Amino acid sequence: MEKRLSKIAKDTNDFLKNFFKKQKKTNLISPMKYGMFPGGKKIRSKLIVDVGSIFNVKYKKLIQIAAAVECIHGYSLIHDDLPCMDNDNLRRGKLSAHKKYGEATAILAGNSLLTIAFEILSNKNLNVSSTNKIKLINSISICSGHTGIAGGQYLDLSFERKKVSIQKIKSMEIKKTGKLFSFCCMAPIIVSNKLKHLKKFELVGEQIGLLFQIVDDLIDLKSSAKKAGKKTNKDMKKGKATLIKALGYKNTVDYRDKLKLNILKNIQIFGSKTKNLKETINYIVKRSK
Ligand code: GRG
Repeated sequence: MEKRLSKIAKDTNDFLKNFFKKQKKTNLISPMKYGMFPGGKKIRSKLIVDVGSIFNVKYKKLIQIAAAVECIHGYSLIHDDLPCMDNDNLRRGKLSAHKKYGEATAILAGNSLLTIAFEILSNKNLNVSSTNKIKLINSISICSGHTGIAGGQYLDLSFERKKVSIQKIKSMEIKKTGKLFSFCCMAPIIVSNKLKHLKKFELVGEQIGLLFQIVDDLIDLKSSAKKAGKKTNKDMKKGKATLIKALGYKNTVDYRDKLKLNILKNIQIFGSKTKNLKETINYIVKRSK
């Protein structure tokens, strides 16, 4: 898994570095690159490659789509760290973008990473039909905006220090984190025209994203900043609405394990083709950062 993940991370970064190189030179390129390199684990990219291999999509195409997703993810992290959001000074083991460049520059670099994702997906070098490019852009927009990441972030902030139902917490976490994972699972289906599987993989993506977020919350509770590369133990201090807060630690771990089994059940009809996807699901549960 580690070997495969680091190859995907390198290939995604190489694509992005090349894409940045071809951009007109502006003052925002440097903070944009700061937010993107060396970058994070690239778990979303791995998911795209894993689902793509079930539907026989070419690796190069998958890496291009992964690069667009990592730009949106990078954007959301830069904005998430801002003082008006989660106010974090540390990200991926270094100063968060606004600490390094100031708030205004961090906001604009984040916005530019969002729009560059659309530039990547609409690029002529992405060997996908125009119809499918529009479908990809439509889907990633829905997953990133008020019905996805941004809407989930709004709920996350508005739930702070409130008693919130388990259902509402799950729905917030699915929007904040699950929707981008959902796009990762749908994109290979869109480009391979296997649309009869779209709904199933939309759901599986949301479930994997929820699983990822639950593990993230458990890491926040149990891990150190050194190990996690970001400040930990902050959900409790900020009064964040998490499943751990609503269910307690032990029940959250049980829920995580049940959710994982449910995801595995949902993909079992694809048989041995899901080997790499299963490996990623196990990695998500076992990860320490
Ligand atoms: C509209 C895209 C957009 C964003 C604006 C700030 C914001 C609204 C949303 C924040 C969403 C957010 C930060 C969700 C948390 C998801 C999460 C657990 C991130 C950590 O992901 P990892 O561990 O990070 O994959 P690395 O560093 O490995 O890439």
